Amino acid sequence: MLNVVIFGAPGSGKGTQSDLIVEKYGLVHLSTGDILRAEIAKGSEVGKIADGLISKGQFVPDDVIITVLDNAIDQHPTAKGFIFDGFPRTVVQAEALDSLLKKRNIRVSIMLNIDVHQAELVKRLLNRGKTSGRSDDNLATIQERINVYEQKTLPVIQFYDKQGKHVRIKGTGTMEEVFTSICEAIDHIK
Ligand code: B4P
Repeated sequence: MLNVVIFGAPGSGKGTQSDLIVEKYGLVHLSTGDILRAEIAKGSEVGKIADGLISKGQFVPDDVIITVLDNAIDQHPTAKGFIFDGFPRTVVQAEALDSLLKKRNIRVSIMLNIDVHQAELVKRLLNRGKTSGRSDDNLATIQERINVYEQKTLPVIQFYDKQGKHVRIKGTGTMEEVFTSICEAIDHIK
């Protein structure tokens, strides 16, 4: 079973590349950002917690998002594999993902770290903000998201490095160029 963690700063292209990976490898795409936005649209309890936090560029608490992900995995009992997009974002979430998969006798196969420099991240997200309608695609919130990423999410790289699963992907260049590097990394471990 192929289980991919797609990792990177806000705007690095996790969602964009996940769509291409799903098409080629037939994995189930679990994007915690998409799940939370759907919960906000439904007005659920989780959505109410997430709403104010996302618009400020803050994370949803670990215990909330871990339960959300556990339930999301359960909805796909016949999956050939998963792509985890936007999760884990903290070391606590990375440890939880290992446990959630272990109890199902599966494991993370590879962690793809899409590396994009800050000026490009801000440019992409401001550009997306012109049409996305997302409450977090404005300059102040983008800067806060990048700060939170640097403080809370960067240590996740070391977590997977220690397990020998971390692969750095150059995230600048065209979407097709980035995807070619991703396919090389996945095909190498298959
Ligand atoms: P996410 O929805 O995961 O948002 P993201 O990091 O902004 O997006 P991504 O990297 O996928 O960018 P995309 O491909 O769209 O999270 C939103 C919020 O939800 C978080 O800030 C947090 O509050 C909350 N949340 C989610 N998961 C959580 C968790 N686990 N714990 C706690 N809180 C959580 O690309 C961006 C833009 O770049 C697009 O417009 C795209 O077209 C463009 N682009 C992509 N690749 C390009 C390329 N190669 N060249 C040029 N442009 C490119």
